[in-house]
Amino acid sequence: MTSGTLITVAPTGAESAKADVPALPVTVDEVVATARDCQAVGASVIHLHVRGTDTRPTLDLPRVREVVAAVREATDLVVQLSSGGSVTDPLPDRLAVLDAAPDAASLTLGTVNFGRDVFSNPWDLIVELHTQMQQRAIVPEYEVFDLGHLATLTRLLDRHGPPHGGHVHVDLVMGVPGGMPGTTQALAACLPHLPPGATFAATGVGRTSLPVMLAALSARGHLRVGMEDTLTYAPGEPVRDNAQLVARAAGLARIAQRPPMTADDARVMLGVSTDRTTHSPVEAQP
Ligand code: KMH
Ligand code: ZN
Repeated sequence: MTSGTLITVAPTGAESAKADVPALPVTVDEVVATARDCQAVGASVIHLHVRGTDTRPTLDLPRVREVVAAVREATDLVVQLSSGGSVTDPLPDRLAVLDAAPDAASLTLGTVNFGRDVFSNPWDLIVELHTQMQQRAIVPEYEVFDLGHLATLTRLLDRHGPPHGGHVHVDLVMGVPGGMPGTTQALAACLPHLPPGATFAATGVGRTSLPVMLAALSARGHLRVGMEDTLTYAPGEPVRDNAQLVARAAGLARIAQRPPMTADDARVMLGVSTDRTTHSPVEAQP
């Protein structure tokens, strides 16, 4: 097992408008250029929310497939699609992104307030995502917004078995208004509740980005950064682009003497299949 740091870039998200954040990558070309730039400075996984030609979030399958194919063509990154979508997306549409046959997909382990909205993740959706990913050879990244979500993860694995690839990887998403705070104490509180053998990454939203990154590195965790989560590089200084955030994470990982993993190392750690032909949507149907 490599001792490096897995860095995921979450370049776009579903909650910021292009009009408000002009540097947000939304077109296929912008996403591809971002993916290339971020791989060059240390990212090994890309967490993708897709935007339509109108720049708004979409789960339209042809568009999702187009973006997945374009990123695969241009980079070696592990392509992780969001199954979380936006707070307004219907649950069946979120499940249907698996038809785009990504390497990996996010899977949030419980409902959480999301600012003034509700990010809905009922148990039946969790089970459906988990079992469909097992059947389709898609590796889940279990997203945890609160400590109780880790109890749900244990229950899920006990009742429905391990994920495809056999390895459990968790992303602690911290600092969302409504979820756990982005603090060293909250991160440390989660660690004893990780399943045996699991790896974890952490993401600090907004101004919690840096403290969470430093806490995660100190606990031998991995990192997720990007404009989905952070739009300000320093007080009063907007993020220039996603590569700026990945480069900072990579620099801190090197200081921690756990340099960024390659995409190949990330595939091995996560249990992602290296044979992409096994991911064809036709073969993947249960
Ligand atoms: N857009 C958030 C409501 C995920 O990608 O799986 C949910 C989210 C989680 O971003
Ligand atoms: Zn997301």
